[in-house]
Amino acid sequence: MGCGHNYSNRGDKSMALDQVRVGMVGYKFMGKAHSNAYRAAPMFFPNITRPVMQAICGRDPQGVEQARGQFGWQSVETDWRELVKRDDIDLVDINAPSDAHKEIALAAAAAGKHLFCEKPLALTLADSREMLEAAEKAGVKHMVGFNYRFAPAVQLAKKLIEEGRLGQIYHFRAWFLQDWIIDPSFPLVWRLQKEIAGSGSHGDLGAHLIDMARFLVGEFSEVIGMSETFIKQRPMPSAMTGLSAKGDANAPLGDVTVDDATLFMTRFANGALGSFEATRFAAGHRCTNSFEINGSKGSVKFDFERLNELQVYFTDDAPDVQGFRRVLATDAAHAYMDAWWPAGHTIGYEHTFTHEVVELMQALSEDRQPVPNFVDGVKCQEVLEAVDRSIEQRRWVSIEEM
Ligand code: SOE
Repeated sequence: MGCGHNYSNRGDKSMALDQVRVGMVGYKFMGKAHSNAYRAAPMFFPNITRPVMQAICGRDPQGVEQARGQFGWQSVETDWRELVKRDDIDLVDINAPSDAHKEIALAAAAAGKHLFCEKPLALTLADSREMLEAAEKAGVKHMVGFNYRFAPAVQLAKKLIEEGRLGQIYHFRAWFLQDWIIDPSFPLVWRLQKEIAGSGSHGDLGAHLIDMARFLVGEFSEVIGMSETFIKQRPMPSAMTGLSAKGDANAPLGDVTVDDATLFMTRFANGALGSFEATRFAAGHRCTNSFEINGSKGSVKFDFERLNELQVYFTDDAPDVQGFRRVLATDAAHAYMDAWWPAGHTIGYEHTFTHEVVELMQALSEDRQPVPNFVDGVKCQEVLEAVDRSIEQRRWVSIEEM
C-alpha cells in the first residue's frame, strides 16, 4: 500500500502500530479542531497509537506557516498534490472546503494514504460514491468527521437503545439551529455558494442530524422535505472568510445559491418516524444541535449546548417519581470519561474531535475500518439528495431510488 507505518514488524499486521504520520489539508476552523485533537489524544489516551503532526497544508504560505507554528505541526506544504506524494505521511486529513474533498481524497487514496475527511463527504452523492470506491480499491482506511457521535452523552443514548432500555423506538426528532447569517449584510462566504459547499444548512447542519439518526435509530426508508433561501443576494466577500465574517454594505451583490433552512420528515426502515430541521435563521440559537427519541419504555433528550447531559425518562419508574432525570455523563462509567477528569468535571466541543481521533487511531492500529467511515458518508449523502429530490419534485422519495 506504500505507506510508511511504523509497525515494529512490518510484515505482521497483528503487531501494534506505534505511530501514524498525519498530513492535514486545511487550517481554519476544522483544522484547528483536528490539530487540537491530535495533540490531546495521546496525552489523555496514552495507550493509543500516536498521531504525528507531520505536515499541514494550505494555499496561503503566510497563513499556513502561522498555523503550523500555532498548532504545532512539523512542516508545511502549500500544494496538497505535494503533500499526498510524501512518503513520510500515512494519513491524509481533509478539512478544506467541501469542493476540494473529492480530488484530494482520490489522489491520496491512489498514493496509498489512509483518509480522514470532514463532512459532508462530497458535493454530490455521485462524488461521495466515487470517493468510497477509490478508498476501497486502494485498500486504505477511511473516516468521515461526524464528531457529535463522540459526545459521551450521545454514546449513552446509543447504549440505552442497544440494550433495549427505551424499548421499541417510535420517534426521532432533531433540530440544528444557528443564526450566524441572519443579518442580510453578512457576506456571500463559501458556505453560501453551491459550487463550493454543495448545499447550505442541509449539508452543513442537516448532515449531522442524519448521521445521528442513522447512528441511533437506523437506516432511512423514505423522505419528504421543504427548504427556503430567505436572503437571495448578499455582498461579495473581500476574502475567503468564515463564520465570523463582517459584511461590507457597499460591496457588489452576488446570488446565494444554497438553502438557508431545510426541514424534512422520514420513515425509518424499522418503522420509527423522524422529523428534522436545519436552519441558519433561528435568531438567538448559536449552535443548538438537539434530538429527542421516544420509545415504548422511555425517552432521551440531548442538547449540544449542554453536551455533558442526557435527559432520560423510563416508563417503569415508580409513579411518584416519574419524570425526566438529568444524567451527567461525566463518570468513568461513561464512554471515554475515565481518560479525563474526576466525575462531575465537564468536557466540551473539542473533546468530541479528540474522541474521534482516538477511534481513528484505534482502528488503524487494529487494521480495521474506523466508524463512521465513507460508507456512512455515502449513506448520509443519499438522504441529503433524496430530500433535495423530494423538494424539487414535491413528493415522497424512497432512499432505494437513489
Ligand atoms: C457551521 O455551521 C458549523 O461549524 C458546521 O460546519 C459544523 O459542522 C457544525 O458542527 C457546527 O456548525
